[in-house]
Amino acid sequence: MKTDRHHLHIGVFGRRNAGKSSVINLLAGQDVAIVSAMPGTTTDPVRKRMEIFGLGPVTLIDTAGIDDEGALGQLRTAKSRQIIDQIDAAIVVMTDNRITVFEETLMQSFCEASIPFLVLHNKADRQKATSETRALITGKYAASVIDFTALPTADRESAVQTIAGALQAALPSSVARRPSLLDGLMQPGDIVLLVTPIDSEAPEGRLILPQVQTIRDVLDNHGIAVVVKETEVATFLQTTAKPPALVVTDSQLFGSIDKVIPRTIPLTGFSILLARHKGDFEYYLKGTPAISLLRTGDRVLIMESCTHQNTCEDIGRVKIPNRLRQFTGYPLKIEVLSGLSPLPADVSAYALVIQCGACMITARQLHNRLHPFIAAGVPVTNYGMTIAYMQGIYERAVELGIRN
Ligand SMILES: Nc1nc2c(ncn2[C@@H]2O[C@H](COP(=O)(O)OP(=O)(O)O)[C@@H](O)[C@H]2O)c(=O)[nH]1
Ligand code: SF4
Ligand SMILES: [Mg+2]
Repeated sequence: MKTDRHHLHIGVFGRRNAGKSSVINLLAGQDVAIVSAMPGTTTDPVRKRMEIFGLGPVTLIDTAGIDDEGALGQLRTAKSRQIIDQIDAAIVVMTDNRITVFEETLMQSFCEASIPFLVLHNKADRQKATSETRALITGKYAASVIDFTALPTADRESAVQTIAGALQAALPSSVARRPSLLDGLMQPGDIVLLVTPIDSEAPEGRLILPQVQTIRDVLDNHGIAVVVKETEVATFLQTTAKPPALVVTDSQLFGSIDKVIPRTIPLTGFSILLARHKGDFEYYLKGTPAISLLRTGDRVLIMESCTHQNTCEDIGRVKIPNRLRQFTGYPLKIEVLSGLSPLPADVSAYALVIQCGACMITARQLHNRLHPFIAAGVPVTNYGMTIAYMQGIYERAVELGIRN
């Protein structure tokens, strides 16, 4: 699961025996995927998280199982779709200048899903990529082709450098994200006040990820992070000589925090920062007011991106549905979709989609889940913006994001 802002998920694709596992092993510097001279040895996708200089932490996914022509029919099926939905970039491993309908279908799928990829022409110790191979791949799919040797004796450092460089060149246009959660929202030396409830729903002994990420971002931006529970907000404001430049609150406290923070101080929520960061804020801005258009029998889909967070479960399954019914005054049909399970067949049947904070998934995963709804004209929003809207402080909570 993606947990930090630059953590990329990279799928390694290619036919059996092309050297997918060998490439991953070489990059990882240790045996994480099974390598065998027998075609089809690896059966389950193996994920390996590693640090690649220049790219930061990445997870490489060995996609054995969709790796031969027999599986070609499956390329557009749920399994490969699931992997494609999870990745930010792909590496296609091929050999012997062999570009069949298998490789072409793969590359076509990546182009359709706007996934940047590069082609490793592996086993270059035996045969290098011909100019025809290069011309076809660069001409038709705008991807680069690199002669590669994934034998254990190959130089790991230069292999890593080659791949990191090529991925970096391929990535920026499609994985463009704001570099920080607080990008454009604070200056060095600013105090940022973070309001985090510690109630029965808070995880034992720790803070939740968006809170931790925001603290880290304040520090990265040379600011002063002040973290308080809602009960200490007033005390802090009374005692500080310098007012905070920004207040970030848990969305559930929007209503009460709005009342104690002077209008001159910008106020927003952790989930709104996340939405800005992951690039779907614009869609949420357009989609949120659709809450007021909901009527009897309208179907609302709540999407929570992971299945193990009790805190979020309560918000998505109890609080938001209850408040939505109260706010609209209409009986609504509210459904919950948990984890990364397949989307409903008819996405256009919904009047609104409410996505969770998506803190545990990548921007790409989030985009891939929301895109079918957006394409079908279904308004989308997220938990925090929905709560702000229903509490009547939506304008204030999103203002900062619109300005910057
Ligand atoms: N000569 C040569 N053999 C390689 C290279 N990369 C992998 N192999 C061999 O090709 C076979 C299949 O590799 P493997 O990584 O299991 O392929 P996968 O099925 O795509 O995961 C193994 O015997 C590897 O040792 C390479 O660059 N050169
Ligand atoms: S349900 Fe969503 S917001 Fe909650 S922890 Fe999981 S990914 Fe994050
Ligand atoms: Mg393998």
